[in-house]
Amino acid sequence: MSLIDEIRHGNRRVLARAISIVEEGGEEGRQLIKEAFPHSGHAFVVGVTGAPGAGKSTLVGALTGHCRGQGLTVGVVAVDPTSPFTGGALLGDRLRMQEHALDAGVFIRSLATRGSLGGLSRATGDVVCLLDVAGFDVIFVETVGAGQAEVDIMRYAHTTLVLVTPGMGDEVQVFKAGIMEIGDVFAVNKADQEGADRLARELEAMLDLAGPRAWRPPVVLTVAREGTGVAELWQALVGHRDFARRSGLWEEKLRARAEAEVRGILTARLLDEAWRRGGERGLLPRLLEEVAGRRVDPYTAAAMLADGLRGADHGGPV
Ligand SMILES: Nc1nc2c(ncn2[C@@H]2O[C@H](COP(=O)(O)OP(=O)(O)O)[C@@H](O)[C@H]2O)c(=O)[nH]1
Ligand SMILES: [Mg+2]
Repeated sequence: MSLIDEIRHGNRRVLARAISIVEEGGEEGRQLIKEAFPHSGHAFVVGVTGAPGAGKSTLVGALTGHCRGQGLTVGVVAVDPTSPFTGGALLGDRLRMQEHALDAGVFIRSLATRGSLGGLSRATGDVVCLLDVAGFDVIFVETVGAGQAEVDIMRYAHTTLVLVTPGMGDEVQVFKAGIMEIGDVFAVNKADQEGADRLARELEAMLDLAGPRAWRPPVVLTVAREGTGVAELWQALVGHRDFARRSGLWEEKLRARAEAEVRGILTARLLDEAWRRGGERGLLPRLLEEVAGRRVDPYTAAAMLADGLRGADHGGPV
């Protein structure tokens, strides 16, 4: 049996190994995804983002418990583009691990920084694909922060949940980072703390201000640590999914994701190829020397390297 067949038959150890392989980002990983891809596309992928410490891990743990109660299996990918582990994330992950460690219907995996952010976003897509093929009904993708890297990673989600909390200046942070635009559902977490109602009202007002549109993101108050509001939140997430499927938004999202994926892979491939060919011919070091000495401008240098892609190695353009 191939690795992908083993994964499809529920072999969790092989799944873990395959994830490590795609994380490496090499040829073996690419082959795995080629084989896996036709079997993917069944899971409901939920992206969870928000500032560090907002309670994402706790909330994902609570949502996982809720889903399990409904007989749904759950995969969790925790993506950390900044540092392998922050104190908060580690604590949250530990608690979550303990709670669900013995449950075969739950699979949790952390992805740490490997190379570029683009590479991390790519690896996230590949890991989501593998979990999908492994048959998990729901896949939560949790990011650590709320910046551009998170916006890229959320492209792999069908539905994006944005967490805000009272009293952290989150309003400013969230509204600035462009995270507002990607939120399909908002959770005001730590609703046991002061200012939650006011924050929820502000958020509602901002969402109304954005004008009428097909989907108006709902705002749900939650206390992740106690499980309060978690059932309502799950209903809101499923509500968005169902709306997307009815309205054609789902297909739109899938196409946007396809474009981002292919574009990302192509960009990396063309760049690698131009760099490799430039290096082979000794052109690259000479050009860099010239640009450093300000005798050639960087645009001309890049154009010359791009011209190199038309070389005869592959009998035509890459
Ligand atoms: N008071 C309160 N604390 C919470 C709530 N949810 C999470 N926390 C706490 O907030 C801290 C950060 O939570 P964590 O889930 O690790 O946040 P993350 O960094 O967004 O993943 C932990 O100490 C949690 O116990 C909540 O609803 N109310
Ligand atoms: Mg966390």
